[in-house]
Amino acid sequence: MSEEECIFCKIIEGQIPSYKIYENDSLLAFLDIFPLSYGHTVVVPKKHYYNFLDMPEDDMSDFFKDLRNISALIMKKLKIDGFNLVQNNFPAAGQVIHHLHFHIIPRMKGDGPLK
Ligand code: DGP
Repeated sequence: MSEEECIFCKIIEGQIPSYKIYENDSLLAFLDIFPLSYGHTVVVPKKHYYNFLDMPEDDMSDFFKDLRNISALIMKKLKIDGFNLVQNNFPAAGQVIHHLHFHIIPRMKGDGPLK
């Protein structure tokens, strides 16, 4: 999928609406359209990388600090008991949108396994 056709690039550009959780110069966090739990958030770098293997090492440090801070913000604001950090690579592993993204999936005690 080219950048021109990428849904997440269109969300970043504001061409497709989203419910934004956090944004800075290099990443955007927004609510997933098919949430697995209340507050399910997707965090994407603004640069189009196909998947985790495609992300340059120089970008990783800041991205993961931000991802950690966004996860902590969601923990605090939603008063959840925990969260799953999920990241799919390639269609065989369930990657549907071919723009690198991390799912933050809020969890409560007694939730049971993720579906
Ligand atoms: P993955 O399977 O890891 O590629 O997850 C893609 C996620 O993207 C999936 O949970 C649904 C979400 N998604 C797809 N299209 C849209 C959209 O247009 N808006 C929002 N907010 N989320 C979307």
